[in-house]
Amino acid sequence: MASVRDDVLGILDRLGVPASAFAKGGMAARSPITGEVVAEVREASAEEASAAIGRAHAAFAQWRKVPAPRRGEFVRLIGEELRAHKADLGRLVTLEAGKITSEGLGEVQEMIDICDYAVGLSRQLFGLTIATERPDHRMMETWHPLGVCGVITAFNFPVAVWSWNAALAFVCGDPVVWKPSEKTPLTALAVQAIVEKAAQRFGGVPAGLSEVLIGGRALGEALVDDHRVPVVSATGSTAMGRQVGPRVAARFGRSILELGGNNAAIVAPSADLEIALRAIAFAAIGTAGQRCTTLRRLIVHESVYGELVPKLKGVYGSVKIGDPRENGVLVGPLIDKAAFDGMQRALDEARAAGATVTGGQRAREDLGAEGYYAAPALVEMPSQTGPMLRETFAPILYVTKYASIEEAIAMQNAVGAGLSSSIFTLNMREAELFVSDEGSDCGIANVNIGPSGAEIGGAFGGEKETGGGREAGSDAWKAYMRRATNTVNYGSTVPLAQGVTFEI
Ligand code: UN1
Repeated sequence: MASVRDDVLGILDRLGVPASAFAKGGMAARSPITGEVVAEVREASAEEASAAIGRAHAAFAQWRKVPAPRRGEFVRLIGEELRAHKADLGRLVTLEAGKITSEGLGEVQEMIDICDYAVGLSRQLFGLTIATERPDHRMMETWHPLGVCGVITAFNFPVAVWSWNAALAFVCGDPVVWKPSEKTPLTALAVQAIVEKAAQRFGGVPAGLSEVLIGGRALGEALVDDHRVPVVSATGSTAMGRQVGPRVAARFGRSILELGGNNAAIVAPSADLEIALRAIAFAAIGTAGQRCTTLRRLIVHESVYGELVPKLKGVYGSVKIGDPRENGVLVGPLIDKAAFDGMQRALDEARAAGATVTGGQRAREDLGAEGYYAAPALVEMPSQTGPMLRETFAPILYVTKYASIEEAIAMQNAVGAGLSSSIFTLNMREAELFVSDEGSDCGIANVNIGPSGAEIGGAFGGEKETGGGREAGSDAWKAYMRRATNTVNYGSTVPLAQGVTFEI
């Protein structure tokens, strides 16, 4: 297999990332596969960030005049370029974020899917007409481009999350300024090169329509605080969102927050344990536990605990851990040492709370001293306490028992986050209760599938400490536009609403 560095450099070259993006002594881009530095990337200064926002702001005046279906054509071309470069970009996701090959490619497929969706949407940005009480009047709502959309993304979906926002923003008439994670600058540069190819083919894309700010936290803050950015979509920790939300609100900007998850699955007495086992394995172990939708809490009925948990232990003991480029590997590296240390702290706390821990130890040190691989951990908890109540971004699955469905739903809802959830049951009453008003309080509630791996047609996001934002499908596009209510009088009198008279 090619060395990690050669693999990365070959892809950057093929995708046409310009040499000007790199600088000796710049920000270190690492691969978690070995932990080595693979490139040094030029960081944007505060002035450059402001200039980029200014270019995007200027682009808005042009782009909003382009008819929406024509804007959709630009997104269609982005989708075509993504199809053409799927193998390289997917591989780069694997190299920079550590995802296994199939998940790296899946992430690019998710980008293609949202582009397809947005192309159709570009002919569907419709409002309502509403009955008016006044004669010879018409009332309607219309949707208009909003302005520059700031997008702040995390390392774990280094490219797809940009695309959920950008594909919608572009068709809605909004330029995008993207601040990717410091941990994944290369995939962002690669996406920007791909967008550039689509822009060339489209012709006439205003300069500044798609900007990328490579660098640290200050650049994200620039987006958060700049009044030229009316909407900021931020994905990351709840701690980050606690800062972003109020700061954007302080200037009456709009934010779309996609924050932490502490997602649970309930396994009921009637569950098909074979499908539950497969779904749980993917949701808890997949992406090395580094999805915001990762399954972190398993709430198992006491009657099936004794059958399910030993089977799960078998899976935990046998999954292949290693270089995510390798066939058959299901668990790649954690993003860095801090992630590994955080995992160990959570496991220590769980032990102190009386848990039995299977797995969780460091693995594959042969792949490089700076590569942090961990065996996925199955943690049997005496009750739902301690670290089980918070999100640790690592492959830890806490397992506990329940007796009644009401108790299980209460446990599912008893954490700060409200992103995703699921139940495994063949009992229709339980399934319907779980998705009812009295059921899961999450933005995503599934039956007989795990909490992760959502497709883009639905609205993606969650409640409570997850931040309340919705991205991708359904009517998520409305967050990227402004709504106007228009009342038009085509008569020759001026009747007032509410029966008010005002004779002059
Ligand atoms: C994330 O982890 O930030 O539902 C997003 C899923 C993916 C998206 C996850 N479609 O797991």
